[in-house]
Amino acid sequence: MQLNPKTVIIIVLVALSSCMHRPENEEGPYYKKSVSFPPGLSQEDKIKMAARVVPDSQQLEWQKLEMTAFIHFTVNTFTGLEWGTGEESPELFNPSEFDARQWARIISEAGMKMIILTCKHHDGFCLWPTKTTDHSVKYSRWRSGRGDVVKEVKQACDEYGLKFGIYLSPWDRNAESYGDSPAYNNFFMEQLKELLTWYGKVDEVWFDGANGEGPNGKVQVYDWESYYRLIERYQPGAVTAIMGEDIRWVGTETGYGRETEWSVTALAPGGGIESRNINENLGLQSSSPDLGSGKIIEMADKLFWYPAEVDVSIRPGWFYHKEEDDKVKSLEKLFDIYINSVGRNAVLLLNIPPDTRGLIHENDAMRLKELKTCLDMTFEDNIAFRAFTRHPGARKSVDGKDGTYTSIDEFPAEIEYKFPFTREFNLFMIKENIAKGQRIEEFRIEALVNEDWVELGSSTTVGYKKLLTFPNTTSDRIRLTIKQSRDKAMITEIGLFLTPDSISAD
Ligand code: FUL
Repeated sequence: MQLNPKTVIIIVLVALSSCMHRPENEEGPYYKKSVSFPPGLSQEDKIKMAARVVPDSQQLEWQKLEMTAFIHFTVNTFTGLEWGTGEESPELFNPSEFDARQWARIISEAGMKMIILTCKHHDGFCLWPTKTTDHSVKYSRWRSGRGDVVKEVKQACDEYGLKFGIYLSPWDRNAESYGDSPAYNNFFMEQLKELLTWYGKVDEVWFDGANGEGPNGKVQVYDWESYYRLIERYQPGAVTAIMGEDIRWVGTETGYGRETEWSVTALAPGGGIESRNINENLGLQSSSPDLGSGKIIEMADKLFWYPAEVDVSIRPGWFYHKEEDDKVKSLEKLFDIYINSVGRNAVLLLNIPPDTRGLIHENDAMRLKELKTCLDMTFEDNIAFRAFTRHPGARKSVDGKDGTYTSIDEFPAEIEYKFPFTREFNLFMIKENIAKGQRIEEFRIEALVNEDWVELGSSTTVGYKKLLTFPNTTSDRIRLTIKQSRDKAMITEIGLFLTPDSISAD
């Protein structure tokens, strides 16, 4: 085929514009998911580029889920172990009243947007009738071996409008081939393919990094790249987490994210060799206290949009244990976890382990209901909504719409907001337009009390959402100062709230 010069120019322009993604009405360039620094770049230019690394559409949608649910359920539920040995008989798995619809109903009523199910934990027992091993529900007494937990959970998720994620443990204590790297990789890929192709849409794939083999244990070299390509092929809309390429483990299982939580990190995603080399050279791992400050960026050659997920269990254990029925986390604790995960630029992945009946226990269900009521009561009344402000464009930060934003390009910048009435509040929210990057480095919030500006709180990064709590304060005027930002700051929304009496926010 002969191409005329005009066609060639158009093709080149289209190709160039797909390399550099330019959101409307903003000067580019933006760097989707990652950026490599040209050699010799100044620190100032590196920071400017860091400010323009943006999430891809799946990562952006994922961030908006805010609260998601983990379900740990397997033979451990019946043995009382946290890490099964792999030698359990499949016969042990026999929930007496299994009801995935009850899980989905409770979870969706709690305001969570996704269920991630442990389809296979470290013990190797598969919750679906896999063709790859006899170590599965097919050889259990449950429903005479004709049941499929994965299928029923996916159907329940669809019914209740929840997204659906799969946890598949790479570490497998049952598989004979584990440690024979090529053979186990084939086996694992087969399992993954079944999960990706048998049940419809999968929204998140969670690869656990845990491995308890120890120095004298089996050594398995995982073929991460092939796993990722398989997911791209069969579920291109899914995000991959932890040992995946899109979502980062926050680094603890306490439920608390970092105060300074950059979604743009020098920590390289995934388990591949290139990422391992980068991270080793920089001395970084998921649990490092700092993954994206200027100091870290100075050492880095490449940055990634790699946002944090905070996983924590509603009980002490990840699996159900009867003796923990009265150890379900308190409402105060769960609220605090919410503030310090969702309110620290992360997605909360809260584990709710079903019991031996195959039901979410009444105590957990009650606590989730209380949490939902408490969050609704807190956030239904934004005192700052439609507040008066003289700052040009700042009304967009109080218009109740996430699609609009206030741009600020000189720092420090002060914005005052005045409310028609004097009100009491103890919680401040600020959100950044992360579709165009994460930029704010430092801010402060004050209220005018008895003619004096009183500091309510101050913090570093914002990102998708930052929440700050402080003692109850009564005022009709607040002042937000954006002290420093990597580039133009784009504030989508601010909010001011009062937590219910049942919660002491401080
Ligand atoms: C860890 C695992 O070892 C735990 O059992 C649990 O699944 C947790 C979410 O991840 O790495």
